[in-house]
Amino acid sequence: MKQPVRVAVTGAAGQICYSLLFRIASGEMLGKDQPVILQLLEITPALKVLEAVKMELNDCAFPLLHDVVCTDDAAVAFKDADYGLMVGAKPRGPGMERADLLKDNGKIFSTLGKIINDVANPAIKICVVGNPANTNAYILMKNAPNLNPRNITALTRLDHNRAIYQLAEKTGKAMNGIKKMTIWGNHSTTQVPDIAHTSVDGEAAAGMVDTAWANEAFMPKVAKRGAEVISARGSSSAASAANGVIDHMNSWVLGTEEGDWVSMAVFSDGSYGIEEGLIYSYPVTCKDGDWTIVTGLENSDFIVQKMKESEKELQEERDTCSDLFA
Ligand code: NAX
Repeated sequence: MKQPVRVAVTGAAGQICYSLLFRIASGEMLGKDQPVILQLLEITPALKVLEAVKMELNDCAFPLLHDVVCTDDAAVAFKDADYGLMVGAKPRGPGMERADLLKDNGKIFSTLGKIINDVANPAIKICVVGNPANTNAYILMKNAPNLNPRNITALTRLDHNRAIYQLAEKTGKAMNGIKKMTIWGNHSTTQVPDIAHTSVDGEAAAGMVDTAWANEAFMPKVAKRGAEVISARGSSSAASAANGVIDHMNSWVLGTEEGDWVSMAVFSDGSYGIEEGLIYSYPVTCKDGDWTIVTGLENSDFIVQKMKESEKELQEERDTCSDLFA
């Protein structure tokens, strides 16, 4: 049996984590042969609820779950952590401007970045979920100079999975035949869901659906799916977001399938003309615990323009929070 790894999770008493933690403990994220220690962080008022989550985790008697630590001290939660799942964030309150949300949540991520920098395993792999996810990841990265920026990522896998479902529904084909879906850009409504390189049962998706559907129906449907779930459910996507985190980490750590890729918001190396250093969603393949951006894809003028719009939004978000990093 392998040695247990330490998985730190923030916002652990919240909605997403109520689905996420049980799946990590059952081995769905890191493999059925990988024992885990969960190190769970919450704000002080949520510790009682967090204790209840711990009781339920223990009551599942998961063979891979070696320990559960509950704390309101980030230095305890991230001590020697091998993985960091950054779910905790403040929701947007009534009358709150997007810039205020950016600043409030940015502060959480600058503080956590400094602590992680000091106490975590320096090779910690991080997935930021709390919104605005890409910019929070950027702020964390800027406050954690000891970490390799390639190890700080943000979640766009839920958007990727939403896109697969929309294409499956449109073509009447099974989801497992859909390969090479792409989400470019920010995890926001400027994201660019792109089927130009996607295949369905080995056939080019672009030949199966018309461009007007792809650009005018599919793209906004995927980009606004989060809002659609909120209006139906009264709260934001939780189980599907947790599933996205499981998929994101599983692909990163255990690799992507031959002949396929996934979408991850990662440290831009300037590929596709995107500013270097932004946390931007790209198609990536993963092997041996590392990701590689898929290069050489030909993009239409329409997609390039949309990619640039999403890049501009990320630059603006970063500039709004520039006081949170040197
Ligand atoms: P909840 O409000 O249910 O849970 C968030 C939890 O974080 C709360 O329990 C809160 O006490 C805790 N928290 C707040 N500040 C904290 C801090 N400084 N340290 C530790 N914990 C802290 O929200 P939930 O539905 O779980 O969503 C969490 C975040 O995910 C939100 O920011 C949400 O916008 C974001 N999402 C991101 C998605 C993505 O694809 N990237 C999709 C789903 C979701 O919208």
